[in-house]
Amino acid sequence: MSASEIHLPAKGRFDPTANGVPCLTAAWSRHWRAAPDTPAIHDPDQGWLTRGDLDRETRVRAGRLAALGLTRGDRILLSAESSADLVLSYVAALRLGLVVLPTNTAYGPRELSHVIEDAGPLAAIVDDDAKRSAIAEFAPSLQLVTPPLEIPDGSPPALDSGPPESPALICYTSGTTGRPKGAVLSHANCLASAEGLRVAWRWTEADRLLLALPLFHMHGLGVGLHGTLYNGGTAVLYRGFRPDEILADIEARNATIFFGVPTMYHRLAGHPDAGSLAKLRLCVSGSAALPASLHEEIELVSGQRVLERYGMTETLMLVSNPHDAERRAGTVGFPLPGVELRLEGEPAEIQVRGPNVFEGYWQRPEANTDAFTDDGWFRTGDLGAIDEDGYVSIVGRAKELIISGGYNVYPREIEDVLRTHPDIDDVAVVGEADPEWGERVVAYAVTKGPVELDTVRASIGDALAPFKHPRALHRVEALPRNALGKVQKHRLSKGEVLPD
Ligand code: MCA
Ligand code: AMP
Repeated sequence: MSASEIHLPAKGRFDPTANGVPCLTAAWSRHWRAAPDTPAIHDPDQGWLTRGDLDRETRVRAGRLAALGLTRGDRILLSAESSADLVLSYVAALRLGLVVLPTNTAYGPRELSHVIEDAGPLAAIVDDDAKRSAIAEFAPSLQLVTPPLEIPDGSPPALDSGPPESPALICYTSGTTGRPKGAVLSHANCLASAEGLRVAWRWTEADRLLLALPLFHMHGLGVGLHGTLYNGGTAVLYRGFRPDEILADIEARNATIFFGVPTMYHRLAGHPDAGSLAKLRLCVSGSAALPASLHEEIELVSGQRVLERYGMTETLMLVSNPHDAERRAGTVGFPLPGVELRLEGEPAEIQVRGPNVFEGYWQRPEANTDAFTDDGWFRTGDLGAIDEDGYVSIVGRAKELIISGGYNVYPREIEDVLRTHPDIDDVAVVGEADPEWGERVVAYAVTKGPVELDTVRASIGDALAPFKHPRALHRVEALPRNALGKVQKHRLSKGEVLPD
């Protein structure tokens, strides 16, 4: 099959850092100074922070971080639920030029210790007392602080100074093989994505986002929070997602936008007040496929036509349905401004490049060689198709990945942990379709005798975050393998399972 390429817009014409903005916080702080009394971020307990609060308080906190001995380029780990304090400390770290490592709050010591050993942070902001104690045991030299940063003040050096290519974030993403890798996102990558979304979604300072996504993945952080700060808009933060609260707040808080994963839309669509979605200017879905049936259901109950988009941690946002033209169910739309996309090979893999695409994984040259083609395109590992009108669809995955409720789960990591169970001789983990979660984690195991799901889950303990635990466990006589010994996972769900 020949490669098809879309160039939108023409190469080299899109450079959000060309107008002299050296880094994210320089772009954000322009709004703070323009209108310091304007609300910016709403915290469920503390109420509104203004733009002026953001400016002042992040300067003070940058001084405190500097007083800890942290300087430009040092890494700092984050593990915390959404709050104004988390936002302030995150922004302060970026203002100082620190590189932030956001981590899922569900991660246990095994998952966190890998990130800490790999990226070598000097400090960690952690909101959970038990987690701080656990980290102190395996990383005694790490400086542990809480999100309010209640530590002595210091004087910050120059803030917001860039350069654009300096790293802002290292986001750990697992992979089909081996240890999770840190995707290094520069300030320029994040600025490019924010600018592309500003244009594509007509995002302005009049917009108010209901932000119930966690702030440790790029959907909530890199799209939701960065976009709000970049455009000078407002965001209402939530600790966790409750459909009741979101639907009531659409009117109560004069919201204009909502971003969610398909599991959230599934729950919203089933709520008696789902019609309130109609009052929003824009509802965006991403992180996993939005089934066409759910897309239609939401329109039926609310009149709202959800805009589906596609992105990745390594690239931020790539492709989006149009704001002002047909939002086609089952597709992810067109490449965003600045993004070039091509389909390559058979089956056709989506490959991309653009100012939003990361430079590579943290200290993993061999992974970088695999991640990019010889001519510099990033291999997404997603299989795609483009219809006659140019709409891109995700039709499958070349990578072994389960997406459950918008969280990525890598079967290999779960299999490695399950194999340590004394009664499990062999195991394969697959994703099976689920109406609420999109996919759910299911294990097929060759065991020494009857084995209960609950005891297996209990034995996993905190070796895996709970969302990675299998939801079902089937015993099989043997795993189906091909001539090379590779497990044929597509045959498992249809195969013979032993009675419980
Ligand atoms: C929670 N649980 C899950 C998940 N979430 N199980 C499987 N998959 C999940 N996604 C489990 C918990 O471990 C717990 O299990 C039980 O459900 C209840 O936990 P709770 O926290 O109350 O769950 P919830 O509130 O129902 O959470 C569902 C959720 C959440 C709101 C959909 O999963 C969520 O916020 N997902 C969004 C993730 C996200 O932001 N992804 C973006 C990454 P037990 O009872 O056994 O303890 S992708 C990305 O960033 C790229 C760039 C992109 O394109 O967007
Ligand atoms: P992550 O590594 O967490 O950033 O997840 C990125 C992956 O999520 C992509 O490679 C896709 O497989 C998947 N993804 C994101 N958005 C969509 C979407 N709208 N439809 C299908 N898959 C998606």
